Amino acid sequence: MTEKSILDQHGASWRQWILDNLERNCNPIGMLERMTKSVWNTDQAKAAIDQGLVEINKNLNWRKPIPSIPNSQLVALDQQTIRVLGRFNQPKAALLDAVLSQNECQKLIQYATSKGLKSSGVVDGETGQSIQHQARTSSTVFFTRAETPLIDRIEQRLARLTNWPVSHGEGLQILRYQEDQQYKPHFDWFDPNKPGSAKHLERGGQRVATTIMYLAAPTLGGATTFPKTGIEVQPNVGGAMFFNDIDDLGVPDQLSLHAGAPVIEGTKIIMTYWQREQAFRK
Ligand SMILES: O=C(O)CCC(=O)C(=O)O
Repeated sequence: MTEKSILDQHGASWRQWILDNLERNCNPIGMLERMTKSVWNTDQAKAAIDQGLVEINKNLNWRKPIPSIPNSQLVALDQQTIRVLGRFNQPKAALLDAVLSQNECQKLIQYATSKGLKSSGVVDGETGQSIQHQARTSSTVFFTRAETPLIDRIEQRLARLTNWPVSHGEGLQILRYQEDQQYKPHFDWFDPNKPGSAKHLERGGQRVATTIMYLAAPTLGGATTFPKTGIEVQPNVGGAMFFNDIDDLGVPDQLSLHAGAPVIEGTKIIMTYWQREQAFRK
């Protein structure tokens, strides 16, 4: 039995509707809305529109560009050969090894310690201010862009790795979790419906990707978890978890909900890199 084309998934009249609307230059985003309000699920609808464009020979790039990891298994960038250990679709994510060398991890920890770490904050949705909250009990130190030659080199590496301009990156930050410390499930995107998000969105638009790099691993606990999908990443020194905070239509991804599980034994140190839609202004 031959497999049904995605365009025929919901019958001949839907096939015709998709092709007719694409021929008439209708906006695929509007089409997608109509389709998902009816019988289509989002992934199928996106694939059917793509297939329709192929069938009518139209080259239209209608997806929103977002940072992404190259398709190859090994990515050689300046001094590192980064290995892609796994890829996920929901949320769009990649588990990476050797983003940083062991020596870089050590140097970053030394530099963070010499600057001093302070209790981490979270963004208050109402005011946009950083506040202390029991949801996040780690300590943090922030760096500015290119604060040292090492930080500059790593930012350039991450920008190339994710195919996203270095100007769109927020300053790196290092977080330390001691025993019992954690970051409860949260999103990194700013909720457009909360008043406190406006001042953050003005400074470079939405957060579009997060890279969590592991600089020191605890002996027990401290995984990065994605409670809606069951993904669980054990800290691996030099490795990283990359994921998109929005989908390729520009919509904040509910599946990007993630957490730093409580450390049970030892110390976990990570470095977080957030990338924005546009150039980031401090
Ligand atoms: O600690 C972790 O593994 C997650 C960190 C995190 O969620 C964040 O920095 O946004």
